[in-house]
Amino acid sequence: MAVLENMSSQQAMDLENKYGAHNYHPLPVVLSRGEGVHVWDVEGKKYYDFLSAYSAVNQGHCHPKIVNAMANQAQTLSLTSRAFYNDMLGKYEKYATEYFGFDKLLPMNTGAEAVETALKLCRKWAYEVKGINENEAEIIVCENNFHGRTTTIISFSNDPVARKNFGPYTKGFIKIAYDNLEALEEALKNNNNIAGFLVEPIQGEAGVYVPHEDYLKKAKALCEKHNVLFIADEVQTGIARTGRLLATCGNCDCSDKNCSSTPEVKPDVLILGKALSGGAYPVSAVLANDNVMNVIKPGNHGSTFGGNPIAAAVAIAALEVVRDEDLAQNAFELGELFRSEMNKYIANSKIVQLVRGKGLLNAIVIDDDEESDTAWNICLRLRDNGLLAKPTHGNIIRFAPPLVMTKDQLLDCVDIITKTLKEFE
Ligand code: IF1
Repeated sequence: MAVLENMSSQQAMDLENKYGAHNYHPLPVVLSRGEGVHVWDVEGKKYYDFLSAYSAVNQGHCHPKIVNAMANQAQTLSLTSRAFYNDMLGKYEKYATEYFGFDKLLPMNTGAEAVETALKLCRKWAYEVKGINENEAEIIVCENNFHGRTTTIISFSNDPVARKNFGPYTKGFIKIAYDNLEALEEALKNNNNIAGFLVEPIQGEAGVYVPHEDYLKKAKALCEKHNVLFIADEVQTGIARTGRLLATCGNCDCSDKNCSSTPEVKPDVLILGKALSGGAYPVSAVLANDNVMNVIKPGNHGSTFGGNPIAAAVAIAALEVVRDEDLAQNAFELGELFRSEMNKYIANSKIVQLVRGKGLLNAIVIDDDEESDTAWNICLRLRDNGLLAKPTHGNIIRFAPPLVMTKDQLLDCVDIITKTLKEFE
């Protein structure tokens, strides 16, 4: 079989299983094309994508504006490294810092790299600005966090699957309960070595846990009181996913009409990834104001690909799409609709306990234990019925479609989901 020949789903899966490391357990479906809210498998069957590559494809698959920006730049200049200037990076940095309301941006590629960058930045700030003794800085993180896969990041994970047998681990992290202000206050009290607090505005991998209304705002205030950097990991929640440009919604000049109804929190350090490129290319970034970012000097940090011209062109286009198409507002409205429609079903459901989430980042909890395979089996049936989603834990299914969805499409999806769930009652 020639490698580029058309192949069946089974053949494609066999190849991955034989030649690829077994670091994933994918849903058995092999995709070969995407457009907007839809993807197609190699046999030509069409699906609604309800994962959006873990919220990277917020702007929809193969958005023409993003694809064009990428293709044009790929034909002009792809990579210079940061040994030289390029004529796209500055444009992108100006655009993105104004868009999100920060002085400066540090460009990276993957989410985990951006988290690592934020941690390094925070430590350096702690020693050089806050005045903590060298090697004594500590960063507070939350239980059940997910921030990526590097050795340091998994050092403060409490998921044994992600962590076990990858030690020795990086020191300097204190873990506290999520959505618990007393725990944060306790950790900050009488400890002058705390440099930062790293938090997800909504815990995605943990099962889409939305914290209490004022949690982020009050956590930020506590951080301010103790001169500790508030670091928001918006890799998954950012870029309109939760019905606002950011789930923390910093001092951004967004077209978001819902800002006044929810507390506004401006992180000291903002981490973005995934949908910063609309899923077209790996683009991540750390944003901060000068008082923090200026501790980074030439040679302190970098990346061959970070800030490359293709990434810059793609990110500008991806952010323009979010604004031009009012995706935050659409995610807000469709999210409300999704949860209210699901709640109508749940009122009489024998197997779904609840739906939770914000904007178009939602999850349902199946009435079963965490070790059960019910959620997995439901996802297989959803696939058969034309909709792709993935369990986060044994009994939780995440629903995160592209934000370019229409109301009619969403109702069609609710139909598929509730019909499928009824088959399991
Ligand atoms: C996997 C989850 C999602 C993230 C937050 C940083 C990163 C992620 C809040 C790192 C990445 C991804 C990675 C992917 C699975 C996925 C995931 F289920 F594990 F939690 F999205 F929900 N911060 N999350 O969610 O970004 O380095 O991957 O670009 O690792 O299997 P990355």
